[in-house]
Amino acid sequence: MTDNLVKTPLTLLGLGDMGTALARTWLAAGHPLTVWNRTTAKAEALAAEGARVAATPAEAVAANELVVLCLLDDASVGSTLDGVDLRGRDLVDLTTGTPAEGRSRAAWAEARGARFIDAGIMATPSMIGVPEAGGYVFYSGSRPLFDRHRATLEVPAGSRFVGEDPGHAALHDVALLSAMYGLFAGISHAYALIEGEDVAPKDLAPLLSQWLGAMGFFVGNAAERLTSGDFTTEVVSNLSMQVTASGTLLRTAAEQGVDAGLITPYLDLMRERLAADPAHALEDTAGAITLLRRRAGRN
Ligand code: FVH
Repeated sequence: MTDNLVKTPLTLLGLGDMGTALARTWLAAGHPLTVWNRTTAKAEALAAEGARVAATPAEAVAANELVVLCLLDDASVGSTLDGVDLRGRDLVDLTTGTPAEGRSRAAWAEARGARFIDAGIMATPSMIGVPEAGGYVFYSGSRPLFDRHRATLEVPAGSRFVGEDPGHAALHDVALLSAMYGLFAGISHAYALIEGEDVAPKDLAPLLSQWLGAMGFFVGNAAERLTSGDFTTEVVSNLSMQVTASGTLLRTAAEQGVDAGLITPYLDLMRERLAADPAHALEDTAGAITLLRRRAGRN
């Protein structure tokens, strides 16, 4: 028996940067792979590596029980699968979407006779197939379905199953991605401040990395405070001091001729929390998190 005969065959729809990286790992691991992409030229290299190229989404879906989607967004998933017979198929949607899209796509698939799990990839294409890079994928929805395909799904990257609610993979994915963009915003502002000065970005880089690593304590600290509701015990950098310090940050941005728009939303949030009640002066900044849902009219 050859290796191919014992590896689960699967279909992959979507051969962008991520889809192509995924395809290569399954092919390298010996999984028979059928691929489809809207722009067919992107499938040519993979055909040379052993992939079977389907002419239509319907042909690709018909080829295998396990069908993986890695398209741009949930709308492209809907338009690609529109009118395709999904009965008896196991759909795994790696496309980035919202929690509500994950839930409605699960109901949509199940109404068409398919089983469905949603997913969110926490890796860049270069981390796919490289276990030591630390990338992984969040999955949520049917646990038995996930367990059935787990070995195949873990070929490109590790997995974290985050519950039976099909919206929870997207919830975890988007929470982490949102934090990442906040981090990118701060880093961008820091580099803009030194532009035109006799400070090279490459000299600031290690200092910035080390500082952000040290400030990573905020992740666990905020989680504990949000769980307990206690924002005042063992505070080391109180809100009142931080609001005053934020004025220095804004004046420095003005002096350096840098637009402060990337950092003002968080500084404004701290000010709002302080203005709401003088008792908040001695709080940790984590207390300001509670304003975000309130601002959106949620509680
Ligand atoms: N690349 C990354 O770093 C991130 C890492 C985390 C996860 N994301 C998500 O992965 C999904 C795919 O991302 P990608 O990097 O492969 O994206 P592109 O290279 O832009 O390829 C997009 C594919 O989607 C196809 N597509 C777009 N619109 C449609 C449509 N209306 N109908 C059918 N297919 C469509 C596109 O086809 P083509 O342009 O080649 O014809 C590509 O196959 C994504 O959700 C990321 O958020 C990646």
